Amino acid sequence: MFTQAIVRKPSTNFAAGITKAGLGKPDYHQALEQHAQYVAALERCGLKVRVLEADERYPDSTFVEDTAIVTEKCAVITRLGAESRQGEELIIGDTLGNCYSEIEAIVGDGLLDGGDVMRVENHFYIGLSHRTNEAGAKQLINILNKYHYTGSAVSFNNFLHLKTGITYLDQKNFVAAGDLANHPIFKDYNIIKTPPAENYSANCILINDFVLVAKGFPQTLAAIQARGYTTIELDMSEFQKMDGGLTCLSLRF
Ligand code: CIR
Repeated sequence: MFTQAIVRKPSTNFAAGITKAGLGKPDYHQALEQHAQYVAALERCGLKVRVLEADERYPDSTFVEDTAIVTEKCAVITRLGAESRQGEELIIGDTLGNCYSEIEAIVGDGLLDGGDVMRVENHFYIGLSHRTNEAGAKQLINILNKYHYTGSAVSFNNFLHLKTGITYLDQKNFVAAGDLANHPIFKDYNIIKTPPAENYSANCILINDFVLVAKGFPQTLAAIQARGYTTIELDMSEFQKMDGGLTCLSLRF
């Protein structure tokens, strides 16, 4: 059961962040509105949401998920793989310091973005991407082991982060896109495969009694509902333009 979330409002220079989406420039005011709807949805799921003010130094800082891994027992501050984002984690570290007594960090040559870390019960799959390296994955696994969790690295292609292409709901149910839907590591699970035109919708989140799903992806929505989940659709168009999805916008614990 999640009880809390941390989010950060988009900055006015949000459009200056990193993107390969090729979907055009996001509209700041629309992004703010979509962000407010996102916060309202988290509250509807029962979370107490801490909304951090925008940080103009970091155009990508609304994507707070990348800055930490949060569990019931500890928080792990990451070392972001994109140079322009390094530093975002320090500020989140201060905020998490008020919530956690056990705070760990990825250090040295380790690089790790939270978007590459997918928790499946007490196991954490860590995607080796352009942002997360083996040293970062290894450090995270060692930290997790200290708290009696397990972790393993997953190689994949074609997505920014592991969770851009696959997310875990519960009861062995995943939503996955492209090659990740057929990845041998996940062969014993139930995979809801997104049709190619709906790949963006593979990034969804189960929060307590609801699954948040990006708006405009009817086949994925229907498949998730068919498994018995209650859904909340959210318009994510402006965040999609910056390669961000639903999980990226919050830390949930
Ligand atoms: C970036 O490229 O870092 C941001 N524009 C998007 C980050 C999305 N975060 C995520 O998938 N966890």
